[in-house]
Amino acid sequence: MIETIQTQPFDDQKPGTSGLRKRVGVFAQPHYLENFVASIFAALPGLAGQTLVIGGDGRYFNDRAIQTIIKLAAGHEVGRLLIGCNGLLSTPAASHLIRKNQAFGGIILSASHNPGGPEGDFGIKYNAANGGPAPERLTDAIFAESRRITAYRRYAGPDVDLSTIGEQRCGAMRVTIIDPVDDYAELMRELFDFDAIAGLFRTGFRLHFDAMHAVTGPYAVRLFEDILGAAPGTVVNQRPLPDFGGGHPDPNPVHAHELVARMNGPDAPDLGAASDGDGDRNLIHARGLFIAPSDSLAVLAANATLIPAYADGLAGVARSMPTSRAVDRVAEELGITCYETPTGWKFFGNLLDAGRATLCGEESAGTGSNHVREKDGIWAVLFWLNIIAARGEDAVTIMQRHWQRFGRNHYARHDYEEVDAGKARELMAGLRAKLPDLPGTSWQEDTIELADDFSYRDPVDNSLTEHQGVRLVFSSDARLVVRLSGTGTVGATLRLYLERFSPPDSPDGSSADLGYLSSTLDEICDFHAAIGRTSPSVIS
Ligand code: G16
Repeated sequence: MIETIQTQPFDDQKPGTSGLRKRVGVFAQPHYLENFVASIFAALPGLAGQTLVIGGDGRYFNDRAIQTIIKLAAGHEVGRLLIGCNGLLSTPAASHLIRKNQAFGGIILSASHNPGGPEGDFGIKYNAANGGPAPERLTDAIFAESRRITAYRRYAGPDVDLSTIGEQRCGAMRVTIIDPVDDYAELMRELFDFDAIAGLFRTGFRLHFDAMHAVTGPYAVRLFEDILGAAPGTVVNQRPLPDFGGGHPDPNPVHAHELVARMNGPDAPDLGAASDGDGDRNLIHARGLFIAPSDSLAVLAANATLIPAYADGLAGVARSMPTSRAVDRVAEELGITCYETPTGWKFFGNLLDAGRATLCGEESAGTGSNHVREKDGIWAVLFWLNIIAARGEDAVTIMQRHWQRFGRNHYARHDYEEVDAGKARELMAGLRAKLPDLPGTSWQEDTIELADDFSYRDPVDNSLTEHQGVRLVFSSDARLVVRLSGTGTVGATLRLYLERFSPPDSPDGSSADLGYLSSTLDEICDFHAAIGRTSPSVIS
């Protein structure tokens, strides 16, 4: 039986950089999740009778939320749901399933790298038929629906058994529970030279992969250990847990500190790697050398033709604006376009769909390609393994040779979390107001050449996205970017991105030199005093 439930709109359901992210307590209040999901359905004309893919990162509330979504889907005449067993699907695996099954779209439950558990965060986002995050015109439409919703429909009946693979029904709707790993593992086999990677492991090559008790555990065990023959125990923290074992599933040197210590300690493995809550981010750590995500993107681009899937070359590359310009130098040498987009994977979708870009990446530990429409953590690790196998060089040598050839973009990100939202907005407004007067001014022996608030004209659909972060580019080619994060759940998160280039003949210039850029910002707008902080919450 389908019942109609009366409700009232919430005014805070505007999707951010990547869907709607809130504390679990917010999502768990009566009607909150239901309203948002019904708003998604209302914004999707033609959904009746279609297939949707559903899965999440297994965090606290994942299972309850999926049961709610199943009943809402049945109430809104969805034809069929494809759901990962136990409600698990990594974000890239969900993207692949949408594409492979020509589904109408998918709903992914994750707050990515944010902590989980009853006091932690939850999130939900809609991915479209191309497998990618909903574009802004769709998230705007969902938000508009959430402001006017008065009722939703749901199936009144028993829960679906998420733990049994096979077919079930929920009213008139088909529900198919599938293995979350099978299709994804097959896709990886098509992209990479598995024989070469297996050969690498046969020589005794040691990988250390930290699944951070998040969704990639089952994917990593199947691919690295079962299929490619890495030693048992290669994957640690492999069991997905609702609270990620109390950890913070963010693969950066701060939160993956155990991995970093291992890679810098005695008898370190050959390659260290980690992924995040929903499996789309990656951390790559060579023996004794952390590889910054922006550098990793540049290395993948420079070596792409060693990989079977990219052997014919890259159509183009794309990076988010705050990502370092290391990949730009590779693109220039390859004679291909490097697109600069706002932060958010959704901005890569059009470039990938139109065949303008093959590889994409972001400073926030995300790299991916046209194989899906999301960033992909395990894919990035396989890419590195394939390069190491093909080049016969270790990761440290590969990185150093890259810097010797292209020069080095020293880079750091400073995050100021849980800043008073009003102060953060005021700071950004004040800084924007100063922009017209900054070009030509000198600070700490460097001169500002360009000062703007980044805006992006999508070359495929011509849409314009404005106010994406303040950029200051100096005559030394150093760059300072300031922007407000779109994924925080409490107060505001301000991010500073500091970058400085050392040419190929002096690639080892000290990254400590980046500090002067932060002091420059204090001189320009009293940054630290304005937000009431003396130092960042996290430096990565
Ligand atoms: C999401 C987006 C990424 C973005 C990141 C950080 O990643 O998909 O494109 O770079 O958030 O965004 P912000 O700087 O606005 O916080 P994820 O892994 O959290 O889904």
